[in-house]
Amino acid sequence: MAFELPALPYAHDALEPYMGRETLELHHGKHHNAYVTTLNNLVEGTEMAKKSLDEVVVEGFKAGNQGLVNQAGQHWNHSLFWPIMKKDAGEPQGELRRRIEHDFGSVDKMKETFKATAVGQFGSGWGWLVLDGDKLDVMKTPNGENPLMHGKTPLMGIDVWEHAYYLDYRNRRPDYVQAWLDHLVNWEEVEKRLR
Ligand code: MN3
Repeated sequence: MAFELPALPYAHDALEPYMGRETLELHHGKHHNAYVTTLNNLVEGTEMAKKSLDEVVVEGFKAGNQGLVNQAGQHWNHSLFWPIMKKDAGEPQGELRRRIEHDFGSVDKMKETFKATAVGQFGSGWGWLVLDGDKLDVMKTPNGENPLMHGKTPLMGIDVWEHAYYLDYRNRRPDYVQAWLDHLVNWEEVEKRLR
């Protein structure tokens, strides 16, 4: 079965003013959709067409297949990105909070490290909160790469390609990352991924 664009789990204006309607319409409807279409064209008639997206991501990376790294990676990354956003969903709670406080010292300290990492990604890419063994950590990846390719489990990730923020924040990536951490993370959904 071909890969499919997942539906956005909220209305296009649900994240305003932190992420505007036009950004979501273009980002989900055009950018993510194009990754899915190109991925399907790439795997058509190959062994990869029968595999799960996780398998295509990891095996494409291991094989040094840059086309699969880009397209399968971006399909995977955006499929994580939409559901882990929700406007003003508070702060991390429960087990997620305990783990953050244990591994970073505090939620603020984690946000600070995450922000510096995401802002520090040179050019297009992603900033991540990951599970590395049994420890939480922060990392960045270029373009369509993701932590699965590096043996880590992504819990949340922010898209820092310019198409993710330019309409709302122009060139101010630090403002976008800060607003995302303070207003757009669906911490309950992130905690689900931890379990
Ligand atoms: Mn994107």
